[in-house]
Amino acid sequence: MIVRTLKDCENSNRNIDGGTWKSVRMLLADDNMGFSFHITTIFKGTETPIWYKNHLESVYCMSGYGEIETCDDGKVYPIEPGTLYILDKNDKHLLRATTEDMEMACVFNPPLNGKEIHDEDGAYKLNDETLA
Ligand code: 9YT
Repeated sequence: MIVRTLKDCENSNRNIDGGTWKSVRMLLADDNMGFSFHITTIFKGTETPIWYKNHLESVYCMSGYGEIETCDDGKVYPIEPGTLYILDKNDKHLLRATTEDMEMACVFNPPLNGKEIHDEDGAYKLNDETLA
């Protein structure tokens, strides 16, 4: 059994700065759960290009407003509190927070190791660096 609080994780090396976002990675690969779990803030007024080629991700919006655009077909889906989006096809997308920061709960399979930030394609590499 493992118990962690958001506050403790925020004040540790689990708090990762992505520029247009920050992510508190509360559960990681070394917990051996088969997925990782993060609380992510997407900053108001930003657009982030993302393409998780190596991971499946699902994202639940707890607060804030924005939208996600899938690049293959140009479809735009609004995001509001209560919205879950599921990138079941490793969908390349643009993530925008519009009128407020968005607070998101994110799950990744396979789990992240800890220090990943987006590469030039908006992806995370597999077997990237673990936390120190
Ligand atoms: C929603 C999303 O993918 N944001 C980028 C950060 C990511 N959630 C992460 O690394 O925790």
